[in-house]
Amino acid sequence: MATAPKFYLTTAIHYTNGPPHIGHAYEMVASDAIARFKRLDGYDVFAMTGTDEHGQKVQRTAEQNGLSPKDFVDGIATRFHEMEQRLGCSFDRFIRTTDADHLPSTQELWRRMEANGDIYLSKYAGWYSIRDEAFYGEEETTLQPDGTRLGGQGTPVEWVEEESYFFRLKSYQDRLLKLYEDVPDFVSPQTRRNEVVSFVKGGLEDLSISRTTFDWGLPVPGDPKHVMYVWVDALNNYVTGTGFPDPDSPRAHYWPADVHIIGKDILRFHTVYWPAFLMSAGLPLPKRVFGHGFLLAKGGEKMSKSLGNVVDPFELADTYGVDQLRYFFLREVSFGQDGHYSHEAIIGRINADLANDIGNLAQRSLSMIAKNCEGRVPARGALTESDEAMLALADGALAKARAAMTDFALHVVLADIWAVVAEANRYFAANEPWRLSKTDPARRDTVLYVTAEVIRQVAILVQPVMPAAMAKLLDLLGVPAEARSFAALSEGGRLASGTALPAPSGIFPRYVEPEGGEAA
Ligand code: ME8
Repeated sequence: MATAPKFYLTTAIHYTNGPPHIGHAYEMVASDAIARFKRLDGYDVFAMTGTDEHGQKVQRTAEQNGLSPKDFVDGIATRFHEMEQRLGCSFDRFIRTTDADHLPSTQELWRRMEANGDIYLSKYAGWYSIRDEAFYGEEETTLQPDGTRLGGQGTPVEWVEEESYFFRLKSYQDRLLKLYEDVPDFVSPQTRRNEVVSFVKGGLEDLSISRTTFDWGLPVPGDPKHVMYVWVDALNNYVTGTGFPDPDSPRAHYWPADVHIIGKDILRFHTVYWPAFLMSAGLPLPKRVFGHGFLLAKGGEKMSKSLGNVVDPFELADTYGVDQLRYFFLREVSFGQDGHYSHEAIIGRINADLANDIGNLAQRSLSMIAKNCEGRVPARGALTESDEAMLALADGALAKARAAMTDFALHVVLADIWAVVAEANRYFAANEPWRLSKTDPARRDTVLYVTAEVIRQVAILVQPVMPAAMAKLLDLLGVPAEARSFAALSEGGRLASGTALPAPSGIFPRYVEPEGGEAA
């Protein structure tokens, strides 16, 4: 038996300096949908998310909360893990940078970079943003009227002066530029690639990769008064997840990652520092880094823990439903670009795309089947041209979805599938099966069969985005669990006439405002 191709996907690991917000939820859901798509498409998938728990930002927030860093991060990491589960995600590992296997893995990465001659001891004097956990050159900072300074992303910087280990990043400039040229989609989407290329062309400085003025981090091998710079520690989670440095780990074959899904604000770390560290350590490079956009609150404001305008993902899931929220994130926002969230936009999608387009079609056709076909998948008579065209459209949906997924264009995948749903609605309306009961029941059954078969394929394809609702729909269509992968799409898996079906019930109720106004 041929072995399935592997697919290793990661999300960014989330800082544990505050509770999860909608931006984290968005990244997790999008990543989960990609992982589910690949699993259904026959890949051997390993998908990982988790938490980034070390560093000065987390240590300071813990102190402000009167807790030890470990006690503090334990509470927040639990909340992230709960969010992953609440949002119906299917990650294979939730990694924490305080996990026991992460220290030996990261120390080994360090040793290999050191053995390659890329690490030296010196003194760092410069600007540091604790909020970004990033060093900034003076020219990247701006002096404020009150005498303070802001770094590249508009966050406050402080002057840091201490002994530090450095990584010879400067000497990787040419190799990095060659990488962006040889692997044009290493940085995706294209607009982000241009940003990175011009940053690297502008010249690189060696990077400070250890700190001595606090201790909440991984100790540098052989010099434990230094802790590793939190980004060395954090980035290496991706390698730790594959069992590094044990070549016999059951997960060793997953490295290199097929894609790191991250937000656009942390592109530099993933597409400049990370490949340079890996080249230095002699490890293969991830195949792609995809920088998604930001989900912005109504009015365009950025959401962040530090700004305090967090929209709680648990509340959103309670208000709208998990699958509805997942669908909204992935349909409304072009993956890769920024998108906006509002109560009106969410209920618009729920009522139009879900309740009307797919919900009504399923409800109407399945109720007619229950009533007229003894609750069994109807018999299929000779097919007309319009039946053939309808089935051909559904049969062609997988190829389109796969093509869109080469760029992780989840919004295109959904738009294409909804075009099939729209066509199915036209087909159903044009064929008026409700009028055929008296005149031509055999023809009625064929129309109902074709409609149900199209819904089957739509449901299979939409599982990555709305796993629970589509499982319910596939139950209503009598599709057995083992016939729900993409291999069952198209002709091979056609509904079997005569299969007994359960009593139909609604999948997507309309969203009705609760008494007293908006719920969210
Ligand atoms: O950056 N919309 O952690 P983090 C969409 N620990 N995505 C958003 C967002 C928003 N409003 N706000 C944040 C870190 N994100 C590091 C990562 S990886 C080795 C270390 C995204 O908790 C953000 O871009 O600040 C990032 O990809 C992820 O959420 C975690 O952000």
